[in-house]
Amino acid sequence: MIWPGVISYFSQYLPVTDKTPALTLQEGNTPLIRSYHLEKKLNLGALFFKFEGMNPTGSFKDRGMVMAVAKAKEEGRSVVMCASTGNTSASAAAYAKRAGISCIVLVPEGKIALGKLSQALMHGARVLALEGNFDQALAIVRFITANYPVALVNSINPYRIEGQKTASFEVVEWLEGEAPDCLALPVGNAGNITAYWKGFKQWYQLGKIKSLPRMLGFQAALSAPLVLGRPVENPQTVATAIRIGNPASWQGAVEAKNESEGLIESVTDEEILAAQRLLSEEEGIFVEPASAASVAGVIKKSQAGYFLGKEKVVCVLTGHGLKDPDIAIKEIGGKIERVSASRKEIVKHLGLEEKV
Ligand code: AN7
Repeated sequence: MIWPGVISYFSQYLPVTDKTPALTLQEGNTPLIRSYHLEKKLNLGALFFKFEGMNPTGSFKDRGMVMAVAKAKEEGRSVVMCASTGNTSASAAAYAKRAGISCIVLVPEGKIALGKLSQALMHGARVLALEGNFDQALAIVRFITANYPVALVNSINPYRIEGQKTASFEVVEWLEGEAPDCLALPVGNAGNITAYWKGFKQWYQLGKIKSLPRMLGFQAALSAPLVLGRPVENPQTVATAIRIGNPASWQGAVEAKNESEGLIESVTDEEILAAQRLLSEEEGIFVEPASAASVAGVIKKSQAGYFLGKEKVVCVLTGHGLKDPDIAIKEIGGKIERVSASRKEIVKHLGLEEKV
């Protein structure tokens, strides 16, 4: 089968009509990679990584964006707009281009990873760098889209959630018709945890799965409104993707946690970076810092005795490591070895036997 993208493949579960354009960059169908190393260390029944960094713009946002932009196009809109910590802007810019409509993105100045910014610019979006944070940007975007003929494509747009829930269907398909025991993911604006939970519930109600997973959401310690139970005015974290203090899908996240008997907890920046490093060094998977929050959280919960040892756990890796090369190099760049352009020196440097 040639993968047709999420709207076409999952159309029967999505709000698609005859008039919905067949928009796609062949998003979705991302790998569910079995852990080689961490699974044993953590004493889990099985650990899988849903590597959403393999989507066309390098993050899970493509699943929801294709749906939101297709619907905007169907409704005759010619401009879309979003606030973004980066990935949403990259995805919106790409799909808007694909649909032949224009795109405006509002991003927090200086707090968006290089890869994401370059994508939005390369896809021809109008990029406004706000002297402020994501929450302020979203409030402005809400105002503009409510008062001008501009379609909002943040995850408060219900089509975003609809598209994103397809990831939970894929997890089930790749696990051959079973839901995992736990699904761990990073939480920022809380659209994704809302979407996964919606998807699992939908397939449960249709009888396609016999059980539901516990949803384990993880926020960065200094950007953890859902853990604190109140908005955070000045959120901070190295994981800029989830530097969000007042999540739009607050209610959805709380419902996912409560209904699934799951949890939403926090992990420190140090734990996030350590998990990112571990994924790269031991599993061969390079993710951006925010994505490593799911793994940092599972490690933390494992150490606290949360798992019994038989669980099948899926960690969602939301974005590719190439999104944020600056952080990676800052963390590990010191390991680069400088050498001169001399065969002899390099042979010696590598500790190889000299050949005359
Ligand atoms: C890699 O791009 O909010 O809890 O504006 O890019 O659904 O917000 C990104 C969020 C996790 C959090 N991992 O997901 C944006 C934006 C990555 C992300 C999240 C984001 P939500």
